[in-house]
Amino acid sequence: MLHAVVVLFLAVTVHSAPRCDLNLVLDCEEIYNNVSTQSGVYSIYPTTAPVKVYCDMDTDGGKWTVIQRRVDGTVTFYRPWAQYQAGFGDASGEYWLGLENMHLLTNNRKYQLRVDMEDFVGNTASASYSSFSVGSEADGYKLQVAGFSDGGAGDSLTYHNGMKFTTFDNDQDAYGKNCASNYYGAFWYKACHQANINGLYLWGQTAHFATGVNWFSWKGYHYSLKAVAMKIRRVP
Ligand SMILES: [Ca+2]
Repeated sequence: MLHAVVVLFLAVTVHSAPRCDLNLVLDCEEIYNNVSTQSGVYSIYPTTAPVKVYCDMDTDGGKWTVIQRRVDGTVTFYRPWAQYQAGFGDASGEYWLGLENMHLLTNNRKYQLRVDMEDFVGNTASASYSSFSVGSEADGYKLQVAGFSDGGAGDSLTYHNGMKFTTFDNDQDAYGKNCASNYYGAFWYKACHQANINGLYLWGQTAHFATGVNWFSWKGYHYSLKAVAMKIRRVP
């Protein structure tokens, strides 16, 4: 009975509330405008179900919804398709928002992308893209990215534009073998990558080729970054 009441309440809420209702904020921009201007973990609602995300309210004016983040290697990113689709990790630390959520967010609104990164001696760099979206499941969660501008990291993502997403158990890349299996990650691989930011957390300089948390145009294929984050914000 209680359950039925709760469901009814939710149904009424959903149908009567505008999208900007405090309980149904879509992204960190709506959090910023309606809830808080402090960076931290918040719930957003790509659908009517809450999803926890980290909101970066500090970098370049804030309002960034973080969709991927590595900071310390505590979460393994070598995971199967189902987990990349649904999302995994901890919004207060390392996580992947999930391909379906990325699609839902970027499907109807125009978003820009910023990739922030850091090495193990305190250097930081970024790469920005004026346009970013993720296609539907039926479209293989295809990456659309364009409009690069350099924050010191160089452009390692335009190479991946137009590619579907590949995991070790779902090969949609343009390579004879499976790029995710070869380079221990999951990404919009082509043949195979210039960015492997879901790769193995290998703590800086490494003898291993292209398997680490790589952003080739900044540190090459033998350096695994300390931190990296993909963050999106609506285009004004
Ligand atoms: Ca392949």
